[in-house]
Amino acid sequence: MIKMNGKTYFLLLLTAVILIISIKAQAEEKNRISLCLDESNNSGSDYVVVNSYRHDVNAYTQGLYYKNGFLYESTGRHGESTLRKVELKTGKVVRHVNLPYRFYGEGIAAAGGKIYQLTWRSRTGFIYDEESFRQQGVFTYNSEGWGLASDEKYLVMSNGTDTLHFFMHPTLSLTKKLAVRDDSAPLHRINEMEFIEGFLYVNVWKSDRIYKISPKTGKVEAKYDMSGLLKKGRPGDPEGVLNGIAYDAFKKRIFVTGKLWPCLFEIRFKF
Ligand SMILES: [Ca+2]
Repeated sequence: MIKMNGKTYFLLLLTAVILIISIKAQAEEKNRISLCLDESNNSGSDYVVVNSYRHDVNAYTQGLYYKNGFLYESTGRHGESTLRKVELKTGKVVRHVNLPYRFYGEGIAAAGGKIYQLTWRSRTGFIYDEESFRQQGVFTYNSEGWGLASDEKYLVMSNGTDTLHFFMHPTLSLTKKLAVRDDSAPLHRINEMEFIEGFLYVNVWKSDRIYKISPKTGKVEAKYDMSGLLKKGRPGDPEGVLNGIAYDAFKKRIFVTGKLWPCLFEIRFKF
């Protein structure tokens, strides 16, 4: 019979616990991969899934854009708000900054080598150097802050209403307000946005639709039903909705994800 002293017993127990945690993590990762890959064969009536990538299930995605192999992501919730740079291929976070507890991260966009990050109700935005993430300043606005998109000339902000605010870069002077209309109905709760080939693509908070909007007229030019995306794998948290559109202008790739989603998808719209 083998006799164990207290120390040996503790080490064996520790090894067993680590092994169980590691097996559980491997099983979860396998499950996540099969879930995301499953979606790669999926196509909705309005879109095709071209590819899938890892997304941090703890990232409460509020803002997203793509540049040179990396996603830049802003996350929300008090105490969990961050700005992060994520490698597309691996999902690895290679740079991040935490926001002070009182700030709730919202949309981000880049212009002139700087990142602009909104916060929800603080009427305060942050300006960072895009390379180093060093904070370079703050700016203010007179409403809630929701989504942000940039075409390098303007930073376009949504604020939960049907009206988009166009700020000239780099002065950030408010130069235009644009009412968005779907036929004649106001499109409320516009959230995350992206400029794609001259149009604004936006998702609407707690809806499964993405809308294509003319930045000149505010008219909805097309709408896409995304309800089939990650149908089986949506987070249990009811706040885990579709949010986040990014565009690789060089390879013409569109990326979408959601708050707390395990996957980020490259998709193609059918029209
Ligand atoms: Ca975006």
